[in-house]
Amino acid sequence: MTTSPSHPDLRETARLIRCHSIASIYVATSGHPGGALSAADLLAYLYSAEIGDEEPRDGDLTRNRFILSKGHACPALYAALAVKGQISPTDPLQLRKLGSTMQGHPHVGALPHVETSTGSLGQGFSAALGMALGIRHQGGSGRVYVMLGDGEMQEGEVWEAAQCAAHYKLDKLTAILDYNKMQSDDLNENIIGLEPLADKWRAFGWHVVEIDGHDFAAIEAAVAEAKRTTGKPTLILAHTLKGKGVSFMENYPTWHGSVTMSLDDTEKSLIDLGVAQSDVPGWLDGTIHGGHTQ
Ligand SMILES: Cc1ncc(C[n+]2csc(CCOP(=O)(O)OP(=O)(O)O)c2C)c(N)n1
Repeated sequence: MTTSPSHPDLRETARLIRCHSIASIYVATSGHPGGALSAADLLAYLYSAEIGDEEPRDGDLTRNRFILSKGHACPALYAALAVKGQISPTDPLQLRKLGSTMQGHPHVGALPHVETSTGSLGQGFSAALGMALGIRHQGGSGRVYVMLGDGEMQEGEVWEAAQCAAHYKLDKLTAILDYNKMQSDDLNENIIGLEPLADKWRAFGWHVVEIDGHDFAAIEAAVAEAKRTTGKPTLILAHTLKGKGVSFMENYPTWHGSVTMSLDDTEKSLIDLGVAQSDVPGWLDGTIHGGHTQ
């Protein structure tokens, strides 16, 4: 993995996203660690380089937007917002609590940093397409980034939106595929195979950039290529590892979700991620070592 010269802190940002994702899933007693961990490096880059740190305002057509279409991975989104200072560092510990802003899938009514509610696979991508169309229609300059999962590619709605985006030449729309090769219970190829995936997107009229989704320099170059591409939307096909960073989760579909993490699993995960309690003040103190919060 290489880091990005323009953003030297990405490795640390991603490490903290992973730590805080695990901590919040432990405290919630349920959640989706596998796909949160695979997405962490991509989110670290987007929230460091592309997404502004101000609270989103609907009428602002100049700001970039991010939509997590694979909404079940929201612990990583909440962690990214917390690490980048957009929400309080302790907010993610409210994950999945009744009435909290940290719903188990991103909820636009609960948290203003969420652009649209997601979780029903396929729908976030269509919403992102609508936003990109709307911004262009009104002469705005903002770009729309949307992250999809590979299991999500099995939704027909994804391909309808992909055709539409290419038809309208939405070159400010960038889709990022967190291609960890697994969905809920198994490998994609044992459920419904997706390959040759890059060729399919090209045939649908998209520009495709294929990268290692854990290599920050490659992520940065792919986003730059998307920005240079005119007349068509771009898919960044990012090869990732489900459960990346936690040895006993890597490439095990069992850790997709909704799992309850034991204290033992949580402590082992945090050791793998190189966490000292002081790395995450207010998150682990009295939480991981003191049991679940109320
Ligand atoms: C329309 C719809 N069908 C089924 C589900 C249940 N579901 C939640 S996550 C998931 C698997 C998603 O796999 P993938 O997109 O690859 O996510 P990742 O591996 O990155 O976590 C499924 C089937 C859902 N959320 N929405």
